[in-house]
Amino acid sequence: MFEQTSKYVGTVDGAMLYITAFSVLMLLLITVAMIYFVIKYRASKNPIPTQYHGNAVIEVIWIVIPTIIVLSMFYYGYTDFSDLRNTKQFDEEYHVTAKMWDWDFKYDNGVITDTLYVPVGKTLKFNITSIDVLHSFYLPAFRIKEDAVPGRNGFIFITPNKTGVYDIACAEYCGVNHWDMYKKLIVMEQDEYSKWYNSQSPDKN
Ligand SMILES: [Cu+2]
Repeated sequence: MFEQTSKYVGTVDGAMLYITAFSVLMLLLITVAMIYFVIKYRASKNPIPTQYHGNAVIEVIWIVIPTIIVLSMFYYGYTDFSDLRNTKQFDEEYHVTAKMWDWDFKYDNGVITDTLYVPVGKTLKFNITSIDVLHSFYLPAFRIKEDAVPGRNGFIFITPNKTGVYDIACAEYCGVNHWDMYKKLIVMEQDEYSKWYNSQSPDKN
């Protein structure tokens, strides 16, 4: 449905659609039931309110069915998240540091940039932290975000399968210039990336 920028985009969108579809279905069922009862028990037809007392069968049904639905939503979201979270192998690693109101991207060779350059088709690990307040490293096209917390290291993995320029945003309100924490993630062909990477040196920055 949307652009498949990485393996997990389809599942995240699927889980979102699944939850939304159930929510819409519930909204319709509840609204229809409500209108039906409003008409059925209106004052002109039912001047003395009808009293109902417990019904074990109905109560069991409305506990068991929603529980199954909610657990299926949890399962759908959890399986791939856990897979993603427990990635052990990765090809490249980057250190992402948030600060009011900017991002620093540090590479293995010590170079720091404010646009993030990465190769396509590789599993990338981003180590995420903050030097001041709470921020959140957000890659909308990859359907992933992770809080940037001072004194703590968070991480995410992505495996981009398409070259291109993608947004990086801060998804945690962090002060007056929060809106200004947009940067770019540039996914390049491997040889192009290597050429760029080898042309950089820490003292140039
Ligand atoms: Cu921020």
